[in-house]
Amino acid sequence: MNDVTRIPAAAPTGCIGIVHLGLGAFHRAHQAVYLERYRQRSGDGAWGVCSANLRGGVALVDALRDAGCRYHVAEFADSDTATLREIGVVEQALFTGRDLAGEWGRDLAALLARMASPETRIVTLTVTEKGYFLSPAEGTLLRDDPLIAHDIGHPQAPRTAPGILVEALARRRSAGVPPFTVLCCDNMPNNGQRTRAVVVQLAACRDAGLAAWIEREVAFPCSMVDRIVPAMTAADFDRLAELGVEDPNAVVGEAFSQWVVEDDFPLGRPAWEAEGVEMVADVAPFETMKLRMLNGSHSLLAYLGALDDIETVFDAVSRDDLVALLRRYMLCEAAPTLAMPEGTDLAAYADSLLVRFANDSLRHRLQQIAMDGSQKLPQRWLHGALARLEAGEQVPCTALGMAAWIRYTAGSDLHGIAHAVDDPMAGTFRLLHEAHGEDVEGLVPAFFELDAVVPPALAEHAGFTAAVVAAYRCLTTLGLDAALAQLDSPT
Ligand code: NAI
Ligand code: CS2
Repeated sequence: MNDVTRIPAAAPTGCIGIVHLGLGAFHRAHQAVYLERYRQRSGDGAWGVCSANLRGGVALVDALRDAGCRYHVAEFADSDTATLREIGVVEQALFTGRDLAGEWGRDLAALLARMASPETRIVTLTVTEKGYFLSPAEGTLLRDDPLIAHDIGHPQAPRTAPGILVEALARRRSAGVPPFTVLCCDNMPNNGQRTRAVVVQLAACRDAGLAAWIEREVAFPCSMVDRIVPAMTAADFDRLAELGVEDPNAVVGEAFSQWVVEDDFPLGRPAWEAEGVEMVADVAPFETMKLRMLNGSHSLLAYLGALDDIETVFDAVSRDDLVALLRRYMLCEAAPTLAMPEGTDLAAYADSLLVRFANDSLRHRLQQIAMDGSQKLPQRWLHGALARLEAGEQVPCTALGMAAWIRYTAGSDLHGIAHAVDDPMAGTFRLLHEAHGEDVEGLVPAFFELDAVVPPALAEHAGFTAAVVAAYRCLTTLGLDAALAQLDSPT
């Protein structure tokens, strides 16, 4: 590696203005980087972060504490150029989930006290799509989920992100402390509004007055977040060690980073715009563009590639036929559904995504992207596909993607090699595959009846169902190459 820039962390201030829920790789390499840069440039020490894991990740919390909450982010433009940043702005790490002994809530009291404190002005979240406990297609609270049922029964000892937000807001309301702003940074459509909806619905199970207060008083701005930050591999740690960084809490990501945020922070916020954050009145066009073009392409590669033993995004876009598929999907099936501000060049955006996917310094595993398809596909593919079909157009790339996803959820690839299906609905998928086996005409409509995932109007579209059935047959009998070739010359 020829070109490495090293940037040490700013000194901690002990002043925590932001609480974050979901101390994963993305938070460490996106939001924390913006805040670290902001602190270094402005000298404003008010926006330190207390970051908590609510489910899994206790080892990371403890390792970060052992390291004085310092860690490194390596931003790779390509395999020859990197910036190595030390991050110190995350000043406290907490864990409230179930520990290895099966006990819940180790640091819950500390987290709730922190969130109730007037010093906390913003609460941010990256708890993955499933962490909101909502029906992915409609965005309504899953009241019957056991963890949500727990939080309804024990509101003062919450286990979920919505439950923790409700309890913290209830404490602030009782103490006469104005509410913090809730900033969702997960890949969901209208992510602020969806977060508001689940929090208000959960609060209503406890106290109608509290629910009305939250609805009236709490700001839930939407945001679009973008930086490819794959889960760390042993090879990533080795690569960092070669650069002199021995850090078990380090993360690797691409150099590109984008954050578009609705400007609604009644208690104030860092002057993020100085770091390139786009503060706008309406995030929706950017969010929809990113979800359908970038994430939609990722999911296409994930299911098609994983079925044919392709390991990473880089490996997948090394194939011309998969690049052609992405181009066609983005330009013909996703872009026409977008209502962008004047001057947005979606063809240039598609090109830039293909360049990012071809970054040879990232090992972004397709199995990671394939995780939680039930939570991701409505916003990535299905709402856009419905719009195209209603406009009288075809969506062959999406149909092939749906066929691949359904086949992927069977738990093995096209060569019979087993993989884990990591999805909250994995049990339901297994039952559907057991019930229908090789009967594709039964299997595809059965998946389409999952209305938490597939919008009913799309499920009722006979032409789309037939296209998915045909693609499924082609994929499973002839293989990936033939299924891709068939797209160009349908029989
Ligand atoms: P990760 O696997 O490193 O971390 C996942 C985080 O979510 C952990 O903090 C985990 O404790 C938490 N979590 C998982 N299920 C949960 C649940 N049911 N309740 C509460 N917390 C839960 O993943 P990473 O990379 O941090 O991504 C997290 C999310 O960030 C993604 O799902 C996506 O919405 C968003 N994001 C990620 C990007 C990336 O490239 N990694 C880029 C853009 C957005
Ligand atoms: C990916 C995203 O894991 C996934 O499903 O599509 O996390 C993707 O890497 C990011 O959204 C890029 O910003």
